[in-house]
Amino acid sequence: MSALSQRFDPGFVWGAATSAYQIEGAVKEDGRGPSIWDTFAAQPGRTFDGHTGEVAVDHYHRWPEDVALVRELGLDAYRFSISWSRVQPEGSGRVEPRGLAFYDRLVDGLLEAGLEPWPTLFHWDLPQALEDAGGWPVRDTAERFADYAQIVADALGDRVRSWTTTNEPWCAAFLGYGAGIHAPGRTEPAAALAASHHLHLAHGLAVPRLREGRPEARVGVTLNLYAVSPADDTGRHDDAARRIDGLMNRWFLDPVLLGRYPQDVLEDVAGVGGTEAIRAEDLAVIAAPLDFLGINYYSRHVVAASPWPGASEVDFVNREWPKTASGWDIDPAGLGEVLRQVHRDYPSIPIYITENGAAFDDLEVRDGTIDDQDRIDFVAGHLEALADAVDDGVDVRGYFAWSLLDNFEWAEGYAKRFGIVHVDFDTLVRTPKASARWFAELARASSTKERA
Ligand code: IFM
Repeated sequence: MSALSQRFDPGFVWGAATSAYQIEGAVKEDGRGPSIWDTFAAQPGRTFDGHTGEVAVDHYHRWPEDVALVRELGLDAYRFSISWSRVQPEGSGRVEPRGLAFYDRLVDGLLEAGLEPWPTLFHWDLPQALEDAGGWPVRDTAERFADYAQIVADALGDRVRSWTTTNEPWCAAFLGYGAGIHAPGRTEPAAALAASHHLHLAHGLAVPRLREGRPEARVGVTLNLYAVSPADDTGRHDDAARRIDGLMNRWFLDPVLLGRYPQDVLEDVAGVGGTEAIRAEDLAVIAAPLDFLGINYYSRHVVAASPWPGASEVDFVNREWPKTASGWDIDPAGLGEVLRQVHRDYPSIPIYITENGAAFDDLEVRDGTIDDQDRIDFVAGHLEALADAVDDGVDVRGYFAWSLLDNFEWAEGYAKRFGIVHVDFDTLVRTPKASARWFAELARASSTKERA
């Protein structure tokens, strides 16, 4: 522990992250409108055992307790997302003051606790009314997002400094509109590609709205990036790796940071449709200069050229490798690779790890805590890889544990626990796990900052 803590600058930001639909509950309170996740989770067979975010972990009512928890852990920052349907129940037009007031209180509470608020404007819970009008495959949704960003910035921008526009647009577009395993559950590849472009555009349109009149604002976007490797070094699978790196990483990094789509990926997807949504003039908007890139890192994909003619061109290889409860390979070296790749290809952008963590089948609370040594090992391994990358010159400025609390893990419902704080889903009692104590001690030891 102490050796690890010595590897981070005192100014390194230590935080924990959550998102609105995963923790808030109170889906019908204070005028909140329905989001696509309310609709999706209510459909039979969409989520594990029919779980929904209706109550989640009741953060909407218990937020003071949750803020106190982050404060007790002595972290610097708290990353959360704002529910668009609380702020604009119909996704456009009318603003619901009670929804905005909730985030207003939360921001004040965080600042009073000496914590920096890091809001994300979109973490997948699109207002249902906008989906009814076509959703992310429709250009107008991006315009509506910019208006919503303006509303939130006007309400909170006097106190919030660090903004994230969208979280993991790959998931929102490709899992939501392509694979259909996330809301809104559509399986239309062309719509998924159009959605990805409009998510980029939404981000780009929102950036000036967040900055306008707020010179101190720092604006970024959060992407989920993967290490991608070919199944062996024969060269036979290199093109499969190029394709997957292209679609999962570069399709999202290049427009935002370089102002262009990767040509090889445009060629790969040429027959799919959806790219007609891209207008040449959009790219300058999408590439609005940013203050930071948020990276969410969880795992590596090992890929192979498919042996089946006519089938999908890429196979995802299941390695014999230690895995989390989500079945994802535990691969901290991959984080180092992702960081070096970003540093090499987009050199000037400061990076924050806005999510990293793991689900494990945590034991029950015993003697007031939970011994989640597997999670401690996971986080420690990833932080070592991060520190190695920093030693090599990569500009990483902070790390947010995913997640502060056990919560609604989307299609997996409450079956996967990512929290450093355990939540009893019946009583909603919060209990910091051993990993929370360990993480707090690491943050404390590596930082000389004064605490509020
Ligand atoms: O729970 C999610 C989060 O909402 C987005 N990033 C990945 C996490 C774990 O799956």
